[in-house]
Parts: sequence; structure tokens; C-alpha cells
Amino acid sequence: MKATIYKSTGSWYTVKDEAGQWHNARMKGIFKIDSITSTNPIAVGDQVEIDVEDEAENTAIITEIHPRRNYINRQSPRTKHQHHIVASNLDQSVLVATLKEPKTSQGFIDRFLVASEMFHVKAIIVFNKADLFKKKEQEKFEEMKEMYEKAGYKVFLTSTTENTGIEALQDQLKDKTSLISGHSGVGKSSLLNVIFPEMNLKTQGISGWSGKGQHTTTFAEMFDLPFGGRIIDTPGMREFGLVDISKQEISHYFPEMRSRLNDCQFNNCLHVNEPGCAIKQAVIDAEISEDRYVSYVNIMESIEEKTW
Ligand SMILES: Nc1nc2c(ncn2[C@@H]2O[C@H](COP(=O)(O)OP(=O)(O)OP(=O)(O)O)[C@@H](O)[C@H]2O)c(=O)[nH]1
Ligand SMILES: [Mg+2]
Ligand SMILES: [Zn+2]
Repeated sequence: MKATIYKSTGSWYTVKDEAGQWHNARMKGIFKIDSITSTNPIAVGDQVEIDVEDEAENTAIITEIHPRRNYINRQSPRTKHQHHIVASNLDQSVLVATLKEPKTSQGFIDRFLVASEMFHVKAIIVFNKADLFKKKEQEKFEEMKEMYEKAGYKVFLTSTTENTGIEALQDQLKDKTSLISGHSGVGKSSLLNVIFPEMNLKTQGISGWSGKGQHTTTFAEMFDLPFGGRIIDTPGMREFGLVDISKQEISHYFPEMRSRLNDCQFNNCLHVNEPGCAIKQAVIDAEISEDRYVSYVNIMESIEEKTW
């Protein structure tokens, strides 16, 4: 019987079968998955085959994993050479960012967007905590919104305390499977709670952002949305390491660069020192944001430092 993974807690998985019945399932034996070295063989979002083991106890055995349409993985915090699959079979990846309490850097946002492009998952950006904005943050937001929209990304502005911007976000989530990511404390779980109050997810509490970087959500979990679609809440991430990316590839993951690559004089152009570079020209002409270009160069440099 076909089923979908909603949650993983160690060796047990919460799955929902095609008839809408929930089971506690575990894997039987060891089966080979893809060629990637991941720390978790089964991830939230995976489509699997199950055999019901015990009707009364609602337990089942996972016998097979269906090929993934796509997946997002992150470097394992423990071993750099291993990956952890966060979720699979996604329609979009939602980055929740904040301009204060805590501040999400542009470098982080851009790395996130590059990773989403690498995984072929459409990304959108939600700036939360709009209620905390003073003039400075409001201006910064307008600037970033313009920059990211020009690059081809949708940008949303929300506040969970004032309930603003929520409907537009709901429309964007409807009938899709979305993964929510962002630093700890940006309000990922809070957002899901206002989108779907019955969800009742644990959040950091009314004292607000502590600045201590404690994670409230500790594992990825998927939920069905009452208006159609599914959403996956994840624990906050500290930084974003890009793995398995070559310098030559990076510009392909900046949509505003990708569309201009054919215009560079050299087809192996890295858009740094080469003559006849269409990307640098577009930056000079303000067709590509200088800040996005700086992120591009920073990512290039971080790859140079990689020693393996
Ligand atoms: N002022 C303000 N505070 C918010 C808003 N959204 C969330 N918060 C607060 O921010 C804190 C963190 O919210 P959470 O929803 O737990 O954050 P999270 O992103 O799920 O964090 P982790 O689970 O640790 O990754 C809580 O104290 C919320 O009350 C908002 O729109 N405005
Ligand atoms: Mg959370
Ligand atoms: Zn170039």
C-alpha cells in the first residue's frame, strides 16, 4: 500500500496511507537509496510502500521508497561529508527571514536561494515580524523586495502578532507541498499557527526572541493544510553550507545571471576578471543588483576555500 512520510522520530516514521489512515512504520532491513551519502535513508515527504503489520497497534513495515521527484539536503552538522535529507517531493521552499530579532543576512538569503535552485525547488521569501519595523527596516525591506522581485522571486511581508500578510501567503501555499526554513526564532512555527490555528505548534513563548538561539522546533514535520496543500515545519538553521557545487555552476543558480550567460565573450566566464563579461556589464548598468553580485562573489570565494 502506498503511503507518505509525515514525520520521522529516530527509527519510527509517522505515515499516512492513500486511504487517509495513519500508521507508525519502520524500515525493514537495509535497502539502498540513491547514491548519496545521507544520514537518514527516509525523509519527510517520501512516498513509500508499506505492509500493515498489526492492525490494532497501527504499525507497518516500509518495504520500498519510490523515486524522489526532488529533495533538499543539508550538510550534516556532525560530519561534513554526510548529508541529511530535510524533505522530498516539494513544490516550493519558503524562506522565512527577519530584519531584526534575529537579523537574517542577505548572504544567508542568497545562499538559500542558490541551494533551492540547485535542488530545482522554487523558492519564495517571507519577511516576518513586520510589526517590529521602524523606518530603517521598512526601507531595507522595500529595497530587498525590489531586488529579489527583479531577480525573479516572490516576496511576502507578514506579521503573526498583527495578522498581516497572511492571506497572500495562504494563497501561495494552497495545493502545494511547501518546506519552511529559516533561522531559529524568525517565527516559522508562529506563521504556521496563524495560517492554520488547529496546528497548535510549539513556539518560543511570549517572552519573544531570546537571542540565545535555542531551537523550539527540533525535527521536520509535515501537516495537511485545511485549504489544500501540505506544509513542512523545520528546526531553525544557523548557517548554510553549499555542498557539491563548482565555481562554474554558481551563476546558473542566480536566475538574473542565468538568462545572460550566453552573452559573455568566453563560455567559461566566471564573471570576475574576464573581458567582455555580460554579467559585470549588467551590474554596471544596474540591471543586476550589485548586492546580489557581491553575494555571488562571496559564494565563489567560499568555494575556493574548500580543501576537499
Ligand atoms: N514581534 C513579532 N514576534 C513574532 C512574530 N512571529 C513570531 N514572533 C515571535 O518570535 C519568537 C519565535 O517564534 P517561533 O515561531 O518559535 O520561531 P521558529 O522560527 O519556529 O523557531 P525554531 O523552531 O527555533 O526554528 C516567538 O517568541 C514568537 O512569539 C511576529 O510577526 N512579530
Ligand atoms: Mg519552530
Ligand atoms: Zn561573464
